[in-house]
Order: sequence, then structure tokens, then C-alpha cells
Amino acid sequence: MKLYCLPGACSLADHIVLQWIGAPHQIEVVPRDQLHGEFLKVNPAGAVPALLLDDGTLVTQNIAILDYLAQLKPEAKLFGDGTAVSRAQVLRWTAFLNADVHKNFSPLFSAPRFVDGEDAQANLKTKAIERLQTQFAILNTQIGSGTWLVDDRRSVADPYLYVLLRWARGMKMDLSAHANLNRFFDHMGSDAGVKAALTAENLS
Ligand SMILES: N[C@@H](CCC(=O)N[C@@H](CS)C(=O)NCC(=O)O)C(=O)O
Repeated sequence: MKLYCLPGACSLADHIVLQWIGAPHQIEVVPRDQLHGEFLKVNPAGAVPALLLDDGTLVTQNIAILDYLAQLKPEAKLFGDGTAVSRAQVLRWTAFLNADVHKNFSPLFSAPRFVDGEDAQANLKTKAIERLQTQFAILNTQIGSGTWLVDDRRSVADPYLYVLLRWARGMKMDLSAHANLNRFFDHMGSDAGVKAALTAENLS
């Protein structure tokens, strides 16, 4: 199978899970200027991640890809321990990351897509950062003194959270109030699968 990605984008979460399940795969970096050009033939939404399966099936949408990858190796329990309630908890937090937290980065990466004018864009960014701080506080509480985001077991939610924290750090957001998240970030950074995915994407 082939994962289409942009280095460091949300596709890094899927890349880490590929490492964790040890599935044979190829990584194809989509040149940014082709996302809304040639790549539209692959994914009409012009977004990564996209996963091309060996039978030609294309899977898009991060949660669908993470779910598919987790199902390839159920014994790794990356989407819960097999019970409905455990699966719901992993889905709950992964959905929060994907649908709520991730989208608040969009104004920071591409404010001109949302509003015109420097003042309006600066204002939008300030509001987005305020919302992210509230959401990071929720995530910080959820991790507590534990190691993983959900149920003391590593899951597909963890690489997603790692990617979002990596973005926040890259933007020099003040994360000093979120000690549990900072501990989580360092722990994830020392993981062999995370390191392998970062190296393969030419990130340090
Ligand atoms: N809802 C999509 C969102 C994917 C998404 O926002 N991908 C970003 C990278 S993190 C992207 O490809 N953006 C390109 C663009 O919007 O031009 C998913 O969950 O897969």
C-alpha cells in the first residue's frame, strides 16, 4: 500500500501507525504545489493523507485510514481492546483531535483562506490560539499522569496528538501550562516508530 503525505502534516499520524503495525508500505510525498493540481486525480479533496491499497482502493480521511491500519493488526489493539466501549473511547478522542483541534490550526496555517485583511487575519489567529489553548487543557487533563491519551494503552489517537503538538511547538505556542502534554510529547519523540517515520519524512 502507498501513503500519500506531506512531511509533518496530519499524514504523519498514519505514517507512525504504519511503523507501529510493521506493515509493508511506500511513502509518496506530494509536492505542495501539486496538492490542488495533479494530485486531485488521486484525491479530489486535494488533501493528505490518502492511502492507496494494493487492490487499487483509495482510502481518504484520517480517521478512516487510522481505523483501516489498526484493523490490519488487531492484536496491537490500536483501536481499543476489542470491546465496544474501548473502541468508542479511542474514536471519541481521535475524533476530537481530527474534527475539533486540527481545524483550529487551519487559520494559523492559512488565514487568507478565511478572511481578508491583515487585521482580520491577526484577530482570527488570536482567536484560534485561544481555542487551541482550551482544547490542549482538556487533553492535558485527559492524559493526567498516564502515558497515553486513552485508557493507559497506546492507540491511533497518540500519533495524532503528537502531530498536533508538533505543530503547536513549531508555531512557538506557549505550552507551559500543559506539563502532561509536554511529557507525552517527549515520550513519543523517543519511540522507535515515531523516529523512523520522522526520518523517512526528512524531519528531525
Ligand atoms: N478531513 C481531512 C483533513 C485532511 C487535511 O486537512 N489535510 C491537510 C494536511 S494536515 C492538507 O492536506 N491540506 C492541504 C490543503 O488544504 O491545501 C482528513 O481527516 O483527512
